[in-house]
Amino acid sequence: MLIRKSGSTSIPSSEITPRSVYMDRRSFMAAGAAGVAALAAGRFAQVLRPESVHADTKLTTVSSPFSTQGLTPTSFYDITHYNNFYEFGTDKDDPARYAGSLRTRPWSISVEGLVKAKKKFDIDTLMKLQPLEDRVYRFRCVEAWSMVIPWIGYSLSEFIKQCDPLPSAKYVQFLSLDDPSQEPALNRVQLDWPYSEGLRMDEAMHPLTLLTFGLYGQVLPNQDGAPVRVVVPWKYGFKSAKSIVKVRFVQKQPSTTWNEMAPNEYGFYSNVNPNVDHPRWSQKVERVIGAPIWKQRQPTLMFNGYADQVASMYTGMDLRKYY
Ligand SMILES: Nc1nc2c(c(=O)[nH]1)N[C@H]1C(S)=C(S)[C@@H](COP(=O)(O)O)O[C@H]1N2
Ligand SMILES: [Mo]
Repeated sequence: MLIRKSGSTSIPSSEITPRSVYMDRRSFMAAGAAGVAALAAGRFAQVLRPESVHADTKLTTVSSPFSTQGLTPTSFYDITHYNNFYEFGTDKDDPARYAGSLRTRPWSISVEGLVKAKKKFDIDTLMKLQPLEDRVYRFRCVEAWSMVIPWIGYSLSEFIKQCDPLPSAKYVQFLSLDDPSQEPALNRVQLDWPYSEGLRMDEAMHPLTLLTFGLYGQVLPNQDGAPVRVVVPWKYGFKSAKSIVKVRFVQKQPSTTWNEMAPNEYGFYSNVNPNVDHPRWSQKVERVIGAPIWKQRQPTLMFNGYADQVASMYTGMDLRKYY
């Protein structure tokens, strides 16, 4: 029998050095044997503890004209067990293991900066501001893996209108919760907390930019950024800040966590672009999480497949310079 070698079906791990390698592993090593033992004990305790997925959290939704047609969603299991949420650790399964300590009620988003008046929105009020839509989007991480996620939310623009930003507001910044009592890795992972992201105003107002409260028919599992996050489907995943507590309208491009950490690797725009490689790996191809083996590698699409809707926002811009 002829066995065909399928050497090209997965991206070798040597090709991509996860950010966790330089963020976190080093400090585990420095902690020495005691640290490793404590970590192992923590892991064991977590196995015995239930995960942060609740049963009574169904959401009523309407279908959306902005949903991407013809895609098969990634499994709920993969969406909730292969995460980046460094407040809970840098391994992909850390958020599923540890995000149970995140308290999502009471919760509010405070709005400040260039607005008519400062405001505070309670999460339950926020969720009723607009009908919640089902929106299936492609999701592409800068680490060259991708998923298809059936999100629930409404256009961020609807929220921004309620914030009454001044005409001088050119950018909007999103800040995530930073509470070490709920997010154990804050003290361990060397990033400039709180997690901060930002968009230019026209990007934030684009109807595809989603203020997100749920996925797969229910509220966001903690590990996916409960109780509220942003999703920007044509940008790399790190632009989509989780567990947002503050929104700030500003005149100048705000500083953002990954851009501060490594500006040559993570630009402010971070539009998905197969023609502009990350300095340490190609962005031409992506690994599709949970796909059957013959579909695990697929070409990455310009603007993650949303070029028809968003490319006009960047006409005349050099996308190699503004990566
Ligand atoms: N607060 C916060 N938001 C975050 C991150 C994070 O570490 N902290 N990681 C980002 C990255 S790199 C990605 S790929 C997505 C992952 O979202 P998911 O786990 O729901 O797929 O969240 C983004 N938002
Ligand atoms: Mo990411």
